[in-house]
Amino acid sequence: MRYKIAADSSSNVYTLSGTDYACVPLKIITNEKEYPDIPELDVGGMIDDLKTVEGKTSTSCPNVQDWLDAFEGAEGVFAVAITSNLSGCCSSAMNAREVYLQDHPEAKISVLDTLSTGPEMQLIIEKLQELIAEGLDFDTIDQTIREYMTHTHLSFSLASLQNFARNGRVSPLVAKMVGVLGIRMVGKASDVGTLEPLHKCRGEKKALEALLADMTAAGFAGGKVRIAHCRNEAFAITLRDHIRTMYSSCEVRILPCGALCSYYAEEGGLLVGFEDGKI
Ligand code: X90
Repeated sequence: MRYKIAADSSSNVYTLSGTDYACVPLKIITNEKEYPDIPELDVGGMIDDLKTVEGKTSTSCPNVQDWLDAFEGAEGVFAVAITSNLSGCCSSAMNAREVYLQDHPEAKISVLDTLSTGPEMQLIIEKLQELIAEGLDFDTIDQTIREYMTHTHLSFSLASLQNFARNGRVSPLVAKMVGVLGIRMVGKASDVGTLEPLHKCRGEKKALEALLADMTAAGFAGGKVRIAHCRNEAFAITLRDHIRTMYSSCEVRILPCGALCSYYAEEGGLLVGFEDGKI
């Protein structure tokens, strides 16, 4: 069976070597232009533009055709989608699945609602790649990945929730809590895939302590960690170094946020995907 992984661009995974892979872009929309979340986009330029642009800004998810294009040619597809509680992305993928199966009755498509985004999706994509490389059959991979997803988590530290509030994805009251300079909101992706604020931290040092404490509370015990940052590599490195002090052989990778994650995480934001110890 010819397998393919298709993931939306909120994963920050634009290419994957060794596996048939498609990244399905979301879009950032302003009154002036649209920014497709593709690897060629100048994300820094977009972040700068957003600071000066007038009027409402928003995002949009891929449509059914975008997912169908990503599925094309595959016999077995794993579609990895951002939480269905914050985006229509997963529902487009489910609809694309129906359409694809009508034309390709022999195909198998598993749509994975990650109830998360960013680096937690990255962990899921990497695990799928491993399982495919092991030569397992479709249903075994599907079962194994769904079990794996119960042991991955997402924590974050955000310096602003303006874009979340503007787009009705968090209450204006919660957003106000972090509007003040130097305040970081540390939280996690909830069990139902929404933003769950946990701590209001004054300064990055406090945010770091809160992140490490939350990871430990979620069962982190030195498993894989992926950190995505919005123009804040220094904070990502500090976090990595602290994790490595606790678990010297821990595999931590750092990468910059793409357009979608940058838009919502905003400048200074950090997203941390990690495995718990029950894997
Ligand atoms: O337009 C759309 O359909 C896209 C909407 C996406 C909304 C959420 C993006 C989250 C990006 C921000 C921090 C982590 C929050 C985690 C909550 C599950 C990353």
